[in-house]
Amino acid sequence: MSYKDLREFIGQVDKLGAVCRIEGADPLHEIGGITEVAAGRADCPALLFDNIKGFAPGFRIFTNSTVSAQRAALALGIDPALRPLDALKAWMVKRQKLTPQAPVTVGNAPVLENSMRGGDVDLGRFPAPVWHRHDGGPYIGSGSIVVMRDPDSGWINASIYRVQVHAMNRVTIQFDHQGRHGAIIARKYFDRGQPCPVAVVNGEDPALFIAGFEYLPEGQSEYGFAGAIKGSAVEICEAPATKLPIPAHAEIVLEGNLTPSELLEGPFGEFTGYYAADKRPCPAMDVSAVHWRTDPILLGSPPMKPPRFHFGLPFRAASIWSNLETAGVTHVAGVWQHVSQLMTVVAIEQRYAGHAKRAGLIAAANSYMGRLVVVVDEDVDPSNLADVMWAMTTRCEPAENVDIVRDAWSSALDPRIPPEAKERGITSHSKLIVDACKPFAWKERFPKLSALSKEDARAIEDKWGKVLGQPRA
Ligand SMILES: Cc1cc2nc3c(=O)[nH]c(=O)nc-3n(C[C@H](O)[C@H](O)[C@H](O)COP(=O)(O)O)c2cc1C
Ligand SMILES: [Mn+2]
Repeated sequence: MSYKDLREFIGQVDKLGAVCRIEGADPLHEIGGITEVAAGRADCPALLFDNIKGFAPGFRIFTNSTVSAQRAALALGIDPALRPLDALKAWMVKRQKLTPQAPVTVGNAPVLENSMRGGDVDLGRFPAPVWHRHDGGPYIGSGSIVVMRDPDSGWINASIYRVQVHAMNRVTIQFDHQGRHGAIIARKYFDRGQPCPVAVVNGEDPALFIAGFEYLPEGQSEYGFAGAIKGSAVEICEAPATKLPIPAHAEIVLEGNLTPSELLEGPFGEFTGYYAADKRPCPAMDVSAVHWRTDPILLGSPPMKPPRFHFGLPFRAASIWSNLETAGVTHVAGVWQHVSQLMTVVAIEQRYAGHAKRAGLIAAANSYMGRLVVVVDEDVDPSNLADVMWAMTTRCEPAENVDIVRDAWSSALDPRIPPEAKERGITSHSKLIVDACKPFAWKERFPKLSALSKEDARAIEDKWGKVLGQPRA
């Protein structure tokens, strides 16, 4: 089941009964609030806002698009009926085999149905929400792709950076750090005394949304990766003003120039559930043209309090799973992340002394901002936090089985790095590695399980689940 664009994807989500339509909500805090509350509910519906307060009917916002495991799988072209850990494994395997599929130029580009140019540009026509209570302003781009061309190689980078609206024709584009491909490309133009042409693509299809989040190597285009996810090339057209390639079926595109002149950006609520900084200088984009489909749908993906996350399958855990296998760690039963990536769990079938620690160290090294790394046996489901806590409290002796690694990979978004350290530019933290596996040396003598095995529990579900009337866990 593939989709051509965001609209087709919404249609598929609707068929699963997972689209909730909301009329009359206020983009000032309320749409953000509804989005966060809905994302925290067990059914976690996707939300399609229309008749937004203060805006023309038909100018819509879609949120929580891929926040559930089911919809994240659907976006990846993976069976949405799979159990989450099986879906993540399917993605891990699929990701390893993906070969980039170059985008194709098409004549019919719905994104160019409507346009505003030059002095007519008025971003105030689009419902950009103020997502969180103390945000510095409205964000038209919370899940939008920023397209740029490398001036040397012509490589097209298209990844996600947030976009705040400051005036009718001015926005800022925020790079978390100078290693972002967008920051690297912009710098090349600025060093030559030139502005950097840029297109902000909103309402892209979810494969592009996922590609925009993935760490791809410099020189590799997110368009090619999105095409590979879908198994069909992303259809593009030339943006009239900047000549940048833009998805022909995107909903809203802003074109213009990013300049070294800066505006104060933020603050913006982060995925940790906190603000990371106050207002800060950020490169500004002069918007020279805007194009949109009739009745456009803005794809909103605000950061929310954990465990809510943009993607209901922890994609970075799939990368760690691959890293483990590439490094030669065998018998990995699963990898998962909880608390919006801030906790990593690896399940392994222990084969030798040190196997669990080896897995834990590799996982810790690759856990961005994750203070807590737990290794469990294969009978524990790493995607089930209650199961993981059970293992931690029954198989781990803290005096023997925990290690702390210092000065490890975090970021400026980390709320627990002391202010003085942040002022000195420190972005590292320490990581706790918890070995919650049965001690290898006496694993065979560990108390026998009285609990149902996973297999027995599934067999019971299959036979008696209907009578119990409960959804499958
Ligand atoms: C919804 C969402 C919003 C994001 N916002 C930002 C942002 O504002 N700034 C940033 O530098 N990275 C942001 N990221 C992370 C980057 O998109 C991601 O790390 C990407 O791989 C960077 O691409 P690049 O390697 O082409 O620079 C965001 C990711 C998601 C999923
Ligand atoms: Mn990139």
